[in-house]
Amino acid sequence: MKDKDLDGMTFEDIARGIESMDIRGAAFIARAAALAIAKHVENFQGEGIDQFEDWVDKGKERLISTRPTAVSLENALRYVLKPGDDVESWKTSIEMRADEFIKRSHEAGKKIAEYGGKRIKDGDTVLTHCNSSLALGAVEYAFDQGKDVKVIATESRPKKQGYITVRYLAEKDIPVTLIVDSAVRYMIREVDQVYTGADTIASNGAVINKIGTSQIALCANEARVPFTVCAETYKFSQGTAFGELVTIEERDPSEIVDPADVRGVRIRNPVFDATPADYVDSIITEEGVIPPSSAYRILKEMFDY
Ligand code: RUB
Repeated sequence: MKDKDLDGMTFEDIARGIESMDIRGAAFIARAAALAIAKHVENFQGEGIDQFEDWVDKGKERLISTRPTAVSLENALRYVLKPGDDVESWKTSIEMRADEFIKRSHEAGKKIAEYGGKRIKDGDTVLTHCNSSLALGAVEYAFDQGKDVKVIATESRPKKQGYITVRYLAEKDIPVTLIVDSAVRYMIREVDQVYTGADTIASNGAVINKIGTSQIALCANEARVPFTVCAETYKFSQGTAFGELVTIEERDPSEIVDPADVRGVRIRNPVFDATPADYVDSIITEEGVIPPSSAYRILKEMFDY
């Protein structure tokens, strides 16, 4: 699904789409949430600022409940929902700020593609995990600059977002090899750089991304292969600066296996993990390339505390 597919959808269609993962990837989720909340306020039928505030809160809570790990969604809503003085001006502000957020998200993506793409060298093989629009943007930028770039993409069990990645790259004629997640340590000898996305970046520089990312970072560290994360500043989590821990989403076990096939067995399906800052060489943001130790500075500038 793409941004333009959201236009005809209602608020609840978008919320369900995020829940079911038809709408997925932290950047897309954030833009979808911004658009959804603007649609939600259009449907307000009550009276007065108090009722409007309740209506806004209801919409916000519904969206936040859809996927608990990606702070991009929460930060998008924080940006869009800057409080207003009366219903009409607040409504207008929400609609304008939603448009603005979506535009800024696309612009940030373009900058990250450029900064990330410049750091990919001619002849590089880049390993990526899951399906990050930003990591792929960087690869595409390098390829479009005429560089000989190859990609190794993990399958990314259980939802196999790696298939979205390989199909996308193959369509662009970017040479790509698909591997199972457990082949990373074997294949790392053929890899020059690892590029991934992020769902959340904590104030200590830890990167929360698709389950398996931290194992890849360990392999990259052991093989001295640089590990780069592509993420807009709205993926940095303010809450973590004040002691909050990132909630790791656990999804339905049936995504892994039919429970009837393994009776009597507990199945767990955590879908994200945290890669400590020590294993991350650079984070590429729209503000520039930063070390993970600068996460707190980014948060301080963003939230002005
Ligand atoms: C997607 C995932 C992606 C990040 C970044 O997980 O982990 O790497 O969301 O994506 P899921 P982007 O499929 O569970 O949403 O760079 O597109 O924001």
